[in-house]
Amino acid sequence: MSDTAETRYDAVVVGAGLSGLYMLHRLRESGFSARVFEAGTDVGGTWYWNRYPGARCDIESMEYSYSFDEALQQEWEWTERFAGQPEILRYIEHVADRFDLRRDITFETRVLKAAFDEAACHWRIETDAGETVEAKALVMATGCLSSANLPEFEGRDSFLGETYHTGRWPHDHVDFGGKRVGIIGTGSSAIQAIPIIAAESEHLTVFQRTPNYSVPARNGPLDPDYVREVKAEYPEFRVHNRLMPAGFGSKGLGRNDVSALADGPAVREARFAERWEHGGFGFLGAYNDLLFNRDANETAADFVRERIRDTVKDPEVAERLCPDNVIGCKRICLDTRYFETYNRPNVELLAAGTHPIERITSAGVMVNVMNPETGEQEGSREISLDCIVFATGFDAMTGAVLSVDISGRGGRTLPDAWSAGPRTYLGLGTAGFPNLFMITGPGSPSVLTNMVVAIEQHVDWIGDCLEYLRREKLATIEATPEAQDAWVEHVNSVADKTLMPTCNSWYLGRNIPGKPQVFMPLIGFPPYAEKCAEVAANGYEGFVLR
Ligand code: NA7
Repeated sequence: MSDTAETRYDAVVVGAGLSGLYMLHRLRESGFSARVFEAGTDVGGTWYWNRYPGARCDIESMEYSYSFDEALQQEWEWTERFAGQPEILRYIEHVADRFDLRRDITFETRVLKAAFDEAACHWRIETDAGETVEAKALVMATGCLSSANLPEFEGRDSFLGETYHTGRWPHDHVDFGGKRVGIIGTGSSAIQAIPIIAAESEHLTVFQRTPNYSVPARNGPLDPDYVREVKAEYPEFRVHNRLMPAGFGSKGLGRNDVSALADGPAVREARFAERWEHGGFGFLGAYNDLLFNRDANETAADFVRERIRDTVKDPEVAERLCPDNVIGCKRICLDTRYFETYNRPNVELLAAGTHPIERITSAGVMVNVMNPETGEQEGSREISLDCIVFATGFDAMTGAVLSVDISGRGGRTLPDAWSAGPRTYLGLGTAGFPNLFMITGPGSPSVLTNMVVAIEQHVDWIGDCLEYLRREKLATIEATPEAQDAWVEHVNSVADKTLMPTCNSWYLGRNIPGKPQVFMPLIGFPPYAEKCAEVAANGYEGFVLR
């Protein structure tokens, strides 16, 4: 085994998105040697891969950005309330340049394997470029929504036209002009892409399995007065956001701390309407029990269904677009003229209830035609297409971590340790895998939070922890099975108090056939961050330090 400075690091970081980049910066600031491996040709992570038309962040740009450097947050000028993918990618590239991060990042390289060497107390990491390196700590900065889900439709690979996945979009402009396009899926990505593809293409067919709730984003140019106001006290603004349940929105409409059932229909309608007009995620803050009480939830769901019926001219199409599940149980979508798009003459909606996908053919998509009354199949119809866009989401939260062949103590593999679903302590570490850290891992608030807030909190915790190990001359840190069991129990019990586990969401892994069904993110950022700080202050309780 080689022992040169080039192949041995204090830490190896997998991924150069928002989490990997800040991790690298933090490691360097603490005087650690670090190397980052990134599969893409450049930095950006989510914002590198998701270049589909309309890709946009659903957290406001003044909040979806790093807070760790005051000069950075002062100098960067966002242009829109919700930044689009190109602008966010430019921001991330700017950060990489500003802190000279690229020199420690190896691009176009995947980490294939990582094995913990118990005798040497380090990780041995192998890449697809044939390189092997060693590191005391292995940090998975692989993202929660990065392992694209391309479902195994029968005949999928026989299609002779162009195919795209929203999460693996080409770098060159895709020209839909004059083309017949089909899009499969109606999640956040599709809801952003559909209005734009509809306007560009000759014809768009939307294949919908489950209708989704969507609230208008009301995106637009950022108000310079608002920017000045935030920048005048940016650090305080960040502190206030970290104290919000999901790490954002301290200057928004706030949560109205009463039950939806306490108000009469007219008052309730006015409250929902105010938030609908304001745009953004604040809609679900209209009342304090929307995610806890089914009847309360139904009032918000009804309001959105009524807006869909007001917007979509064909009443049958409107009904097909109306979800009947709990609102907010899947991640709510933000849109710009999504429902309006179904009034265009060149857009057709095929819902799984009447037109489920049977298979993909060389020329397009074959759907079964079902009788809406009897549910019996009446025939089949082939939709001829030039392009198919798969907006079918991700193997969320665990897909990317498990795509690396990780083995810990005693050679036990991570897929084996997680065979019944991910098991972590604080979403940061997992028993049997010393010095393995996950940024926004399962069991942490991650995707239920403003991701940049969740990332910074994790990176700082990991950075502090590595400094502590160095100071105390400790070789390893590892979650105890007891602390981990209690934590998994805690994450589930918090979720079970809400309506969130009640539908087929990717939070539960239900979008991936065969994936163990466990509610993966922890609800509630501020108490979580407090708990992490407390664990560290108490000498990393729940972890074994050796
Ligand atoms: P999502 O939200 O997981 O949406 C994926 C969509 O694809 C959703 O409508 C799915 O229907 C549909 N889908 C997935 N598999 C199939 C199959 N096999 N057949 C038909 N339809 C299918 O992914 P997005 O990329 O839109 O968004 C992910 C997150 O990124 C989002 O929450 C934001 O945080 C940003 P289903 O609802 O499962 O019936």
